[in-house]
Amino acid sequence: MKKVITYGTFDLFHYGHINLLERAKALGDYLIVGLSTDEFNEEKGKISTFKYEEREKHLKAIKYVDEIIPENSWDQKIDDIKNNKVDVFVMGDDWKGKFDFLKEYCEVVYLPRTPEISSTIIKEVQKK
Ligand code: C2G
Repeated sequence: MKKVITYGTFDLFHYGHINLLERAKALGDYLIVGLSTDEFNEEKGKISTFKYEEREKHLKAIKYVDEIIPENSWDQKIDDIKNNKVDVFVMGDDWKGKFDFLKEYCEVVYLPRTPEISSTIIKEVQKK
C-alpha cells in the first residue's frame, strides 16, 4: 500500500484544497493529512476562521482523505513519515523546495496551486 502525506491548515475549505487532495491521493493508495492545530497556526502566524475540530470535520467529508493527524510543529514530518511508513510527501508548489530535506525519507512532490482561490480571498469577500 503506497502511503501519501500532506499538511496544512485547510481553513475555509475550498476547491483549491480539493484539487490538491485529489492529486495527492492519486499518487498512492492511502492519504494522511497532517492538520495544523490552532496552536501551531499561531506559530505559522495564521489565525484560522474555523477551529481544529471544524476543519477536521470538513476534511473528514472528503473521500480522498483516509486519515487525519494533528500537525503541532514544523519538525514532526520526519517522524510522521517514518512512523506511518509514508512513501510520498506532497505540498502545493508555494512550498517548492522548502521540504527537500525529506527526500532522504520519501518521495517529495510539489503540485501546482489552484489559482485565484485562497482562504484569505474568501475572508475578504465575507467582510464585504
Ligand atoms: N493549496 C492549493 N491551491 C490553493 C490553496 C491551497 O493547492 N489555491 C494547497 C497548499 O499549497 C497546501 C494545501 O492546499 O499544500 C493546504 O493549504 P493551506 O491550508 O494554506 O496550508 P499551509 O498553511 O500552507 O500549511 O507544514 C506545512 C504547513 O502546515 C502548510
